[in-house]
Amino acid sequence: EYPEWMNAAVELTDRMVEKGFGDHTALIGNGRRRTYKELSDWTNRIALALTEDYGLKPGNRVLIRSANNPAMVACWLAATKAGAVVVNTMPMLRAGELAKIIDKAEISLALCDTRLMDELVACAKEGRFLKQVIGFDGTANHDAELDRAALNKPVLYAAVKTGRDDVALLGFTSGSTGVPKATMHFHRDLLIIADAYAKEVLDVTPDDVFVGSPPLAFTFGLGGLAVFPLRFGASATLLEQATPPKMIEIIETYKATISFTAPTAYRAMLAAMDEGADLSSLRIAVSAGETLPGPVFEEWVRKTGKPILDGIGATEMLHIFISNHLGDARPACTGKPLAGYEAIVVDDDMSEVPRGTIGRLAVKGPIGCRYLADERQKDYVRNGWNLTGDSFVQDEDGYFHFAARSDDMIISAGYNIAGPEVEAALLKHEAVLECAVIGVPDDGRGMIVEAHVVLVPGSEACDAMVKLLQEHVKSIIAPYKYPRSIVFTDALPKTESGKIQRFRLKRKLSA
Ligand code: 3SK
Repeated sequence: EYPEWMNAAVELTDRMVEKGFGDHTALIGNGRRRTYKELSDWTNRIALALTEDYGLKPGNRVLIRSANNPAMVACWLAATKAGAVVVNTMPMLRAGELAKIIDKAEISLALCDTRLMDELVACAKEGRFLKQVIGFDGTANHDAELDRAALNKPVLYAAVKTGRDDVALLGFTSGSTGVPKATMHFHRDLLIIADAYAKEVLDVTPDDVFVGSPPLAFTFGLGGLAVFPLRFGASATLLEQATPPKMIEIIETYKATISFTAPTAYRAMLAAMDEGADLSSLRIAVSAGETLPGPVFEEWVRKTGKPILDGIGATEMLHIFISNHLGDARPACTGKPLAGYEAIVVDDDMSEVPRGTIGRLAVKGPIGCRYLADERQKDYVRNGWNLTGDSFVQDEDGYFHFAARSDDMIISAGYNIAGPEVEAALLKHEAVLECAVIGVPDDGRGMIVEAHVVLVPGSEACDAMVKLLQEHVKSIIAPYKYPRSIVFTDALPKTESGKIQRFRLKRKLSA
């Protein structure tokens, strides 16, 4: 139950000061600690600057471009306090990807870490919607336009009285086709994920210190590294480059207690323990983004003596909806639905399949998918159930086990990568005649992107060409999407009508 009128950002800042957490550390990043009182004041000042100096109105769509740092969290909270609908984006996105988001969400104002301005300014020049790009200092030295405007403002701000069902956030997902979809989330949804998952599953207390790698631009990261700690008076450490060695350094320095990352990073952390890394402060490791292999679960429990909780979420559902629980965590198992959620496994006609049978996962709960103006809504929500695109098996005891992605999404080290988007980037290179991209199993990353490429006559299939094409893709789309494997071939398998048969490339691999 949430009040009819509420602003999620107020609940995560000013309310926490009212509750007595003013002097407690809220955020740690760029070598500084910020208390809840400092965060409350900081966000109020930015909100005042946005409304008084830049004309921000409730309901305006605001894009934020930054790596994970306290300034990004402050900008997100400030814009939310001012009643804006926020789209958080990753630094890795290129101008073309940003332009699609800006057009879809009709973004009028963008807040950008000054170190990342170029790609965004290029979009502002060409697009119809984006009118203002305001720089902020991601290093938190307050040395940028927005920081100077904010420093001139008082620390008191009467936040916009938003309704609990007003849209606060647009979470973008690329879908399996690469055409981005925006999922709308309400102010209350931001609190539901904390109360349903962080309280029920993690039992977060003010003594907890969070660390993790997912970008705040993914709802997995926004929940795990901002909403969950701030909702319960805990502390979040924010890392711009969250490599496993950096996370280990933070865990050791700040005695982090809860980590959020994907299995690939847990593997690396396990290897680092053999070299002396001290992870003893962690009380829970949360794993999501890709399924957690049973052996990693077992090695983690054996070496640390602490639980590692696999869970599954979706941008459409905002956060995790099925999870293992403390005292009830099993290897190679995703767990059970959170309180308030239901999950079933269905066939193509939406009939529930018998226990032990693979089918499509269907979920319902307090948060569901609401795409912004997108006809794919009818594919995701059927008969009131959300179909996440994953195939699962429910065992006799009611636990859910991941089987595969139902669609062609490639999940690599926790990143969702749409094959058609990588194909489009490859096809922009003059040496590429045709290509097809698939996901192939990989021990380290779960899956990697593999491109099957037919070169134009006269181009040489060699190692230098592999490097050239990989660099080409990285220059057009976010670098994590590049094909780590490239196979040159004379022809692609096709139907008589000329449709590329990607499943035959996959089948060849498993044969
Ligand atoms: O499992 C995921 O990929 C996910 C997506 C969005 C939010 C949270 C999670 C865990």
